[in-house]
Amino acid sequence: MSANRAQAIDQQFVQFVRGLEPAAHRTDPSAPVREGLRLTGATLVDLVEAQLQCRILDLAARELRAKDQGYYTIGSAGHEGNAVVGELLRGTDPCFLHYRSGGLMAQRFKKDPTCDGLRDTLLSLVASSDDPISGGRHKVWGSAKLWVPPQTSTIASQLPKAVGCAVGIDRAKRLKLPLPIPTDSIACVSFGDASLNHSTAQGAFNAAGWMSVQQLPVPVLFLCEDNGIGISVPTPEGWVQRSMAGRPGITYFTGDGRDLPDAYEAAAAAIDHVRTTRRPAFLHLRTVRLLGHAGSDIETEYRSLEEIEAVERLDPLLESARLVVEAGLLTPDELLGRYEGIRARARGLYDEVSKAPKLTSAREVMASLAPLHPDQVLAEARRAPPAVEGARKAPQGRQRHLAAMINIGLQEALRKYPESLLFGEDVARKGGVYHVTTGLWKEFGPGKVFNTLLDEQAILGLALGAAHLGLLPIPEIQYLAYVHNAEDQLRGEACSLQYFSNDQFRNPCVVRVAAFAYQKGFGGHFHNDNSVAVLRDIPGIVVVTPSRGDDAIELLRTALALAKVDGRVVCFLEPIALYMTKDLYEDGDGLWLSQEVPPPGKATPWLEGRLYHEEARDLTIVSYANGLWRSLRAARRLEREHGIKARVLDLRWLQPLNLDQLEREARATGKLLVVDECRRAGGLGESIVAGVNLRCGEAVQTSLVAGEDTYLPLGPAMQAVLPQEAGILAAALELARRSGPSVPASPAGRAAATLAAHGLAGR
Ligand SMILES: Cc1ncc(C[n+]2csc(CCOP(=O)(O)OP(=O)(O)O)c2C)c(N)n1
Ligand SMILES: [Mg+2]
Repeated sequence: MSANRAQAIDQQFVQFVRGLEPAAHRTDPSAPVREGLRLTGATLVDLVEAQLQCRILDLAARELRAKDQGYYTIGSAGHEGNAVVGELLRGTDPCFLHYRSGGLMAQRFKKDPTCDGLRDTLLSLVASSDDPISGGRHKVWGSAKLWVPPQTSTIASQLPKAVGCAVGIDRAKRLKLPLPIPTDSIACVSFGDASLNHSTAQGAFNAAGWMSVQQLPVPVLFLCEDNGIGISVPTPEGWVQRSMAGRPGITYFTGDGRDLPDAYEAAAAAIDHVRTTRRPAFLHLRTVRLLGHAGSDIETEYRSLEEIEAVERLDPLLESARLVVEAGLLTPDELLGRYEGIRARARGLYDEVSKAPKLTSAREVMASLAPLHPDQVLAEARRAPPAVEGARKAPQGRQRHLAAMINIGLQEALRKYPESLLFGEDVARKGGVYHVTTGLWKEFGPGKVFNTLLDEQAILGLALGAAHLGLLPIPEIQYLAYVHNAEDQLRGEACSLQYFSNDQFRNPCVVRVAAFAYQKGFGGHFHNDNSVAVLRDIPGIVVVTPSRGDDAIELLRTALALAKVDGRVVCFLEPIALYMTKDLYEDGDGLWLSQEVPPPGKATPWLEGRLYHEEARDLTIVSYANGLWRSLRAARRLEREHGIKARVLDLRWLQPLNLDQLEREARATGKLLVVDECRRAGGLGESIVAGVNLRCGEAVQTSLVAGEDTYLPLGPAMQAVLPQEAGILAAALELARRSGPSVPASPAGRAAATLAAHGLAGR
């Protein structure tokens, strides 16, 4: 047996075609290939050509790999029948494709004469920056012109956003918003039989069905390419059909991916169903997998040679060849001529694509990750919403807490951006578990403000998919602890889209999360999560948190502007325990209420924190959210009881960190106390202390008060593991009294400080 199965299936195909008898007569290519079918001879030949190109690209991927010029060998061999879906969908139907949809892409590329599917794919295989879709960042199926956003390798994670995109099409129509694609478009998402089992996929089917049974339009085509195996694990016989044929709200279709006319009929019926009824369909395309899972997969480790050869005999290209030759559409020579012609063209391009430019610097790699135009963002944030007659106006002169101010900020957002959508569990009639969205459903209607099912992956998927279409989603996640249920939708999907598409696709959104700890009377860990580590290390994400009402409105304006101008994904963390807080220093002082709604034109500039007590010179305290509120109280006691004056910086931006401002404020006093209500491990505190130490060295002394590395307990015990006013005060005192250079040191000053630290000063 040849260890090189690529060579084996290549030779098998060539020999098979050579052995075919040419048909006695030519057939009319405009006639259906079989009685009663829609597929014509001409389209069949066109589809076979796409299959051949797809196969040649798989062989090319391995040839390039062998020369160490290509870097990706997961192919589509055996799945080429999916070309029928490429034919039957329009080039404007958004497609979210998995790695084996090469036949579909080969056919779809033909819908735009300016695309060259063969060359573009080769450029992607060699990771050239000329690759039109990813700019050299990954081998992906994608095309900006053809509405195919690139997908990650995480199986099934594209399904929730495909559902979101489908929902977005009809939602935009309902709200009479312009769409970049025709209003009867449908979304398509492909995946394998093993991926069907992933909870992310199951969640997407469930979400689509849940909406569909409520008569909400969800025009999505789920395309399951079933080759019966996931890497080495076989899918139980009949599993896909049995698990999907009776799903509520989703209609099941099936076709033989090895038989183009049969696959074509099934795909046509499924696509017609979705387009006309605006309801989801599941197209089960039965395929085989040739060439193992990837070039690196040694299939003989889990399949016998006989099994491998038996599957190879089912190569769909053999079936297609037999069809076109027996039908008198092509002679064996003509078919082989086309196959060898594509191969020759591909090989002729190897040299050119291998020499095509690659990404060489970190700057180039990151160019599309997180576009940023701070001036334009600020201008957009300052832009006033249009005046609307009869709109609910927020009376000035009334004192409001944070929750009420966020409500006003959201009302403004929904008015300013007609394309905005606000949704999540309980946000509509109930107004959210903390009443932050009260009244918005009534004011803006259920088209714009709506409840979702209880599934955080589906909520974020809705946001991402709708955002692909130019909508501006403002999803809500009920608690920070439940972001974890769905974080891959932010990490793997949302924040990677601009990166992997060379900023040709964007999914801007502002994700509101009720966050952090310190809630009295309600709690325990699951409603008081105090870790943002999982968010902060997501490349390109922006994380902001207001501690007070007026800041919330100004930050929200900027967050939305970041999404609009630069396509950014922003997490807007709302400190639950401060939602209703009125007072700062004493009961009844009302100092944590906002006196007025910031007038339009006021917005927080990119990364700017808020500084309190600018005149103070003894110490700098930096914090955010609940820690900020406690730090301000501690600062007052420091001054009143000890005569120590601390300036206090509210970070407001948790990712990225504004190290310039941190350095400035730290140097201003030479002493920096970081109060981080998040857990020490992976918390902000460590990043800030390290960042300031690296920048300032001995010129700044640092100290850190942070949450303990534990889950939070229920009841008052929670306070024992979170930073408290007394602890902040003690740490501030210790730092203020710590000897050593509190002012940037000259070498002489540094020596004096060392003496002082050892109790030797003045000797
Ligand atoms: C979430 C996730 N887990 C594991 C993997 C590794 N992985 C890649 S493909 C694959 C099997 C997928 O099988 P199937 O869905 O049947 O698609 P096929 O490769 O057979 O076309 C696995 C486990 C992954 N990419 N993503
Ligand atoms: Mg499979």
